[in-house]
Amino acid sequence: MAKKKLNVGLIGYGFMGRAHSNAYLKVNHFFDLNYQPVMKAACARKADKVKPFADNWGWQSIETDWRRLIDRKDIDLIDICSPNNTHKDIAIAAAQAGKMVLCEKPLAMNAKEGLAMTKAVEKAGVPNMVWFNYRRVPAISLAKQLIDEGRIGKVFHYRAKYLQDWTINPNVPQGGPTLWRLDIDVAGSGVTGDLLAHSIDTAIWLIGGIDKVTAMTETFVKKRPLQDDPKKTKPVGIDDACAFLARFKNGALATFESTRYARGRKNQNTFEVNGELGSIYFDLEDAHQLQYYNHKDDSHVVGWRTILVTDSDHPYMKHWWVPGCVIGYEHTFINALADFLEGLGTKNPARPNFRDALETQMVCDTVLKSAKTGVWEKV
Ligand code: SOE
Repeated sequence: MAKKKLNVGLIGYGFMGRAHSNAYLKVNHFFDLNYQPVMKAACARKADKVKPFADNWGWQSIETDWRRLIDRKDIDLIDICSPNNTHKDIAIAAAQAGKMVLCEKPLAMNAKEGLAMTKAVEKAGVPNMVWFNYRRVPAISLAKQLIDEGRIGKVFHYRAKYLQDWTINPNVPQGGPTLWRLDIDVAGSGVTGDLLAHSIDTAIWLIGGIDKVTAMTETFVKKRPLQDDPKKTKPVGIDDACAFLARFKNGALATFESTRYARGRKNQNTFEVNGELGSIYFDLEDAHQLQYYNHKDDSHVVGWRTILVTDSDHPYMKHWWVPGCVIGYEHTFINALADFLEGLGTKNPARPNFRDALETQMVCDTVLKSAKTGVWEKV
């Protein structure tokens, strides 16, 4: 059957612009899908930046104004990879123009913006998804499968960490094209929106909704130079580190911790789930493995086992290589795009959609609120 063409307009040319471009290029080579994305246009404010990016990845044309991109009749889908403070206006305009909308995480600067975006895509009835790519790590999808199969039973505890170390040096600037994540006016928050949003999305997906939280945050470096104007400094408004306790709606207890000041930790994203019948542990630095403890095993062999998640029976892996050959970070975006395309026009569109991501955004907002008030806050 001929594949339906889906014309894509991508906004942003940074880290995520590259990850998404790679996904559009590869997805149909590995997944048998009814849709074929066409890389129609890449968009960013500066032509001298977006042109070489577009040429490198095979985008057919460029735009320097996202409004013009949205106005184009030959674009079906807008993919937002630009900084967080641009998500809301672009997503709402794209939805109002009847385009499908994909958006990088976090959904928005805050839940108020996220709600407006969610209402816009729902009112327009356009397909939408947020790129919480770690759901598409096969080992994390396998964790979801084991939990849904009831293998660990009633869940008591969830323990998540997301640790990096790249902002310890106080001379690292903020703002500009590559360091906007450190600028509160562009990012909306620090590790809470950037890293914990991933952990929260995974937790809600695996365990269910979060009821209340109590949090602490710290900003270790109080001011930083500006990337665009290094002689100037600006106070740092983001949270460099955040830790919070949470109670899930189902009664499970959780701890979440994130920092960019954990020397030696580059992108360590881990979680452990403890249930009545077993436990599960995942570490992104060993992304092809899932640790599983089954209390029902015979007593003389019971113990933690390491599942090498590369078999064709494991989530996504039949699309990739032979057992034992691992896949990487970039494949999580390809898997996510495949899920989105597979879900189009069906009763099971891919998740997380904007409403799911809004729930995560609401937890993030509540965490930041609790860090200020110093008390438990209900989500
Ligand atoms: C931050 O350093 C960052 O690039 C996040 O923005 C991504 O979402 C995360 O997956 C890797 O780290």
